[in-house]
Amino acid sequence: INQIAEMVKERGRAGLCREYGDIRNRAPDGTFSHARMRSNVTKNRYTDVLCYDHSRVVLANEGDDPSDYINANFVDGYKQKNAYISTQGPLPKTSLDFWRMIWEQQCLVIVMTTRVMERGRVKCGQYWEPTEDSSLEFGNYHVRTISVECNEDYTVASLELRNIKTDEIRNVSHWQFTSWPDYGVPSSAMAMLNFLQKVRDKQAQMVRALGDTWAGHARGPPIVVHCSAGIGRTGTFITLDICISRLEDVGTADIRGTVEKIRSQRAYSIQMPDQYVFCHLALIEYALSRGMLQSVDLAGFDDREQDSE
Ligand code: PTR
Ligand code: PTR
Ligand code: PTR
Repeated sequence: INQIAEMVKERGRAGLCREYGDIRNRAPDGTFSHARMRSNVTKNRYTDVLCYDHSRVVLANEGDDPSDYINANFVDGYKQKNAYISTQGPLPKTSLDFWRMIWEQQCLVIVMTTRVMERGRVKCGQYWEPTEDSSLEFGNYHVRTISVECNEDYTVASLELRNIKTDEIRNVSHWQFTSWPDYGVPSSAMAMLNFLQKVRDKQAQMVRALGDTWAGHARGPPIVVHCSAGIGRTGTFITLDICISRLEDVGTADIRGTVEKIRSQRAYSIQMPDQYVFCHLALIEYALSRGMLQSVDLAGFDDREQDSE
């Protein structure tokens, strides 16, 4: 982590942005055939944010809906295969598919890093009720909001997901980070890092509560992470989660490698140079707060000029 701090200091914002440019310039390494199929194109929120075939979440065929497509990819975590599902903010016509996915993958925790409306535009469908004791129904799924707890930077809702066909009920915990602008970065890394820690604790607690269900899979089902497109803020959140896990485990971090790995499973992850820079600064802030770093002097970070070009 000391090396990361040195590297960040040395390259400055401009150097990190250039590094991000290198990552971004690489062509996607995979196909998008399912995302492009005629019956599926309208299920993509953005025509330019498609999902890879090789890592996509395949829905089970259900009743009269023969389609298995949702714009969602499995992403590996730190020493954990399929730790996350990165996905777009559900559309009205894909909300049912979203809940099918949650049910089939037995997910317990949903992380939402966008607001439903931003700058007067709809960024994500209202696929759950934001008020207590109300519910929505999508096909065979009934989604009831049991309780809602609002905090300054995030809101937590306890949901009950009922499969109407089988009458089975499961708890799902919904975590919405509310102070993250699209195409931007949170104003406070600490708020984001606290949020991230609480999400992890929640997942661990819910997995424990299920006892034997996840025996042998200590960390349980994938955590579903979405924003609007499911690449910018979602990619940033996952990058930080992976880097912090590694930092805690072995004391090192590899932000670039992590972003490249995530991008190999969810194309275009991390959308803005600033988000790439934010990952570095947030990780340093985390290390400082944990006493893993003594102090870092970032004077001149923002105005260090491009040196080599
Ligand atoms: N089934 C619970 C009840 O009967 O009150 C409701 C519930 C729903 C509880 C979700 C917990 C839930 O998840 P979380 O652990 O996030 O609160
Ligand atoms: N060596 C891994 C670790 O302890 O981190 C072993 C491991 C990997 C344990 C993944 C659990 C894991 O979770 P899952 O099987 O649910 O992916
Ligand atoms: N074509 C869209 C646009 O730029 O408007 C794609 C897009 C939208 C990309 C949002 C990223 C976005 O941010 P996020 O992934 O954080 O929701």
